[in-house]
Amino acid sequence: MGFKIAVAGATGNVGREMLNILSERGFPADEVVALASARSQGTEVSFGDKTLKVKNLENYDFSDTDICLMSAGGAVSLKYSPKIGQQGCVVIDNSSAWRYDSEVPLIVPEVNPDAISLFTKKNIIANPNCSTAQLVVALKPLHDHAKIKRVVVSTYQSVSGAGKDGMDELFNQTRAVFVADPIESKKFTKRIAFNVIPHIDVFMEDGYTKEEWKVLAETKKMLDPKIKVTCTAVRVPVFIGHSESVNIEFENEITADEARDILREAPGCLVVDKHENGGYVTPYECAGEDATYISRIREDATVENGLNIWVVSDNLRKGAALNAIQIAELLINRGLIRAKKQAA
Ligand code: A2P
Ligand code: 11C
Repeated sequence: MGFKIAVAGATGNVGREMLNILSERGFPADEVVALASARSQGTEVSFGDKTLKVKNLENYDFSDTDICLMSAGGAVSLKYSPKIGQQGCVVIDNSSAWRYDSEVPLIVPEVNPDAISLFTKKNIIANPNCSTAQLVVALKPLHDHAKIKRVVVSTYQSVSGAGKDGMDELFNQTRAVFVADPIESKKFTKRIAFNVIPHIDVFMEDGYTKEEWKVLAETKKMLDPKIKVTCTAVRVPVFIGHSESVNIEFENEITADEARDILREAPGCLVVDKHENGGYVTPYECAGEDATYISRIREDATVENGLNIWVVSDNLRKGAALNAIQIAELLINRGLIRAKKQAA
């Protein structure tokens, strides 16, 4: 007998990708249920070659559901996840609502799979922010080899990170530029078409944005609290795929050649690093792919034991839907959860 899985937020960017990935990977599910707000009740979403009728999250009974993949925003998760967990359904939540809760594990399976056992406290597991997920996949094998002291990261984040409204805004503004219509900005604070915006999420008291804070808080929680991290997060006019320029300072010696060899063997990583025109990965090429791509691996001669790398991944996949499903697979493969129907 397989599992019963609910996807909450199934009409959104990440929810739709969750349904695609569940189907692509042949996830051991007997039944998959699509949930969203009352607005979407009765509409249809694709699941492989089938369509699913969307149900209303508000009145859905989770008592015979095993796992809820939740991607409906922080407020919805805060309201529903504890109740779902209490019904014996494990929530894997993509929002930031639970990530910093000491009773909720924050998991990237390639990085800290053993931390998952904490999930029994609340029956909630958190999925990291998309920019952190790809970053820690690349940092973990390097940290294991040469111990990272400090990381300076600048992000180039696609509009799909801001949901389907963000993608619509880039499309509509780009069209408006060509037909000389007025440019409307609702989702982003400034025009995003043919522009870049150094502002993602809300401002905090120290002048950093919440997105920048998340990268450091989540890296520390998953990888090592001793690592110093500083970040500048920037929105760019790309539909899918976040890119990151990462400067890393290590405790111990590591050469660019060693880093390349280590990353070539590391789970989830794919190195494309030829010193020639086009010998690196851009977000356009990583959309729809599962790997975290690493290019431009160079030694930084301005510090002792420093490297620069370029990291690109599909933010809707490794940054969100794929990582959530890998967490579900980890629960199943470690025997931490049994299908309710089988258990009955
Ligand atoms: P809906 O389409 O019914 O509004 P995105 O991040 O791409 O904008 O998607 C957000 C997802 O979260 C959508 O599937 C959206 O459903 C869902 N959602 C938003 N608010 C609620 C809510 N109150 N209850 C359930 N689902 C919600
Ligand atoms: C963005 N990284 O690109 C954000 C989206 O904390 O899960 C994901 C926000 C989060 O806008």
